[in-house]
Amino acid sequence: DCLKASKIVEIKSSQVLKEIKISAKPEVSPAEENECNRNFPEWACQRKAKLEHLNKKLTSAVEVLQEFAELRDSNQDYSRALAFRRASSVLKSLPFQVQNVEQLKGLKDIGEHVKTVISDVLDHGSSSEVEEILKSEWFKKMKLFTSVFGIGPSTAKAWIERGWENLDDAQKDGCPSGDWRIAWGLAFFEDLNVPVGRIEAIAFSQIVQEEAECILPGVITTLVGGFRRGKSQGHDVDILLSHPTDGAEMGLLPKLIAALGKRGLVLIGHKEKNSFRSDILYQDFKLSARGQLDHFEKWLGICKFPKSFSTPKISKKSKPEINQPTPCTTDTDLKATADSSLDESMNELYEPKAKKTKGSEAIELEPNRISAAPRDWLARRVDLIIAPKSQYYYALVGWTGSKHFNRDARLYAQKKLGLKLTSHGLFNLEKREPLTAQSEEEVFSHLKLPYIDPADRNC
Ligand code: DCT
Ligand code: MG
Repeated sequence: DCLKASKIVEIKSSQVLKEIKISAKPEVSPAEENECNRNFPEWACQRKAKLEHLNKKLTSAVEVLQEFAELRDSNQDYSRALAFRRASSVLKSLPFQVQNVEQLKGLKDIGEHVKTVISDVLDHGSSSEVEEILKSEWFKKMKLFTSVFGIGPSTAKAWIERGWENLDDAQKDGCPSGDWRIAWGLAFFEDLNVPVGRIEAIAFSQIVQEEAECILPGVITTLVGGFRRGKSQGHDVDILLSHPTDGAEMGLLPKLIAALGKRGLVLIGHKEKNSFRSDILYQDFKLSARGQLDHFEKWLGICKFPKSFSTPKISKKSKPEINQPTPCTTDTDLKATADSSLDESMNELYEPKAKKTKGSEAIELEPNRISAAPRDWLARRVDLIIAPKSQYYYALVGWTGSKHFNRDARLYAQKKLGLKLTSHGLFNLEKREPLTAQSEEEVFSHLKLPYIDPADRNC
C-alpha cells in the first residue's frame, strides 16, 4: 500500500474535471423546490458544491459584495462579508436555477439584502449596487494592490492613503516595507497575474514528485488547492508532501528546494519551520496559527516555469513508474550545487535573508533586473507544504479547500461537535486527545459528515 501511495502523484484532477457534470435540473416544480429548501443542509460542509453550478450570474453579483465587504472591513468585523459568502455558497449548491426570489423561501442564509440584489439581477440583468462598486475607484485600486503577492487589504489601504494610484507609484517609491514578497510581487506582477493552467501545474508537480522521490523514496506528493477541486486555472500551485513513515519527511524540504534550484526552477522563496505544538493547541479554541494558515513546515515562493510547461509532450518517460526511478538530481549534484557559485540564482535568491531584505538594494533592484531580462519562463507562485503522515489526511482536507469549506467545517466542528478542526487534526480539547485518521473518508466520518468529493467542495 505504502509503495502504491508513494508512486501515485495525485494528479487525477483531469479525471475529476470529467466527472463534473450538473446532475441538477435548471427548472423544477414548486413542490420540488419547497421540498429541497426544507431539507437543505444547514452547513456548507454538508452540501455538494460543484464548480459548474446553475446560478453563476447571481453568485458573481453576490461575490462582488462579499469582496467589497472583505476589503473594506479588514481589521474590523467580517460578519457582513461572511453573510454574503454564506449566501453565495447556498446559491452554488441549489439544484435548480433561481428565476424568482420566491424560490429562495426557507433558505436561512439568504437575507433581505441579498434578495434585493438577486431581484435586481433577475429583473434588470444587473444590480445597481454591484455596478456602483465595480465602478468605484477605491475598489479598483484595492483590487489592483491586493493582487500583488504579499499585499493584503491593510497595506493596500495604506498605499491608497499615500495617494498612490497605480503600481508605478509603488515601484517609484521602492519597496516600502522591505518585504521580499512585495519586491518580487511587483517586479513579476504581470506573470503572477496570468492564471496558472492545470497542464503547467501538473508538469511542475511531476518534477517535484521525481525530485522528492530521489531524495526520499516513498514520498507522497499531492497537487492540492483549487486544482484538486477540479479547477482548470489557479493563482498558484499548492503541493502537499508526506511520507508513509511519520518523521521520515523531516529534512526533505531544503533538499527538495536545492534540487529544484539545480534544475533552474526556483526564483525566490522563503522557508517556514514546523511550529506545531499540541500543548498550545489544547489551551483554547481561539488559539491557532495567528495570521498563519497552519504550523506546517513549508516553502512559499516563486518558481520559474519554462514556457514549455504549458504545452508538454506527454511521454511515458515523464510519468513516474513503480520501481523505475526517473533520473533526477543526485545527492552529489546537490552538494556540488550548494558549493558552487556558478548558478547565481541558487544560494542567494531563493532564501532571502531577513536582514538583507530591509532597505537592501538587492531586494529593490534584483527582481526588476531579472524580470526585464529576456527569458523563456514565467514566474509562478508555488507553495510546498510538508506534513507528517499522522496529520496528512487533515492537511489534505485543509489544503484542498475551498477556503469557505474549511471555515465552515471548522465552525461546524466547534459548534456541533465541540471539537477543534485544523489542518493538523481534529482535537477533543477536554479529553486532550486527537482523533486520528488514515484516510480523507475517516476525517469526514470523525466529523459525522457525509464524504464530499474534492470536486464537490467548491462552496
Ligand atoms: N486556505 C484556507 N484559508 C486561507 C487560504 C487558503 O483554508 N485563507 C486553504 C484552502 C485552499 C488552500 O489552502 C490553498 O489556498 P489558495 O491557493 O489560496 O486557494 P485555491 O483554492 O487553491 O485558489 P487558487 O486556485 O486561486 O490558487
Ligand atoms: Mg491555490
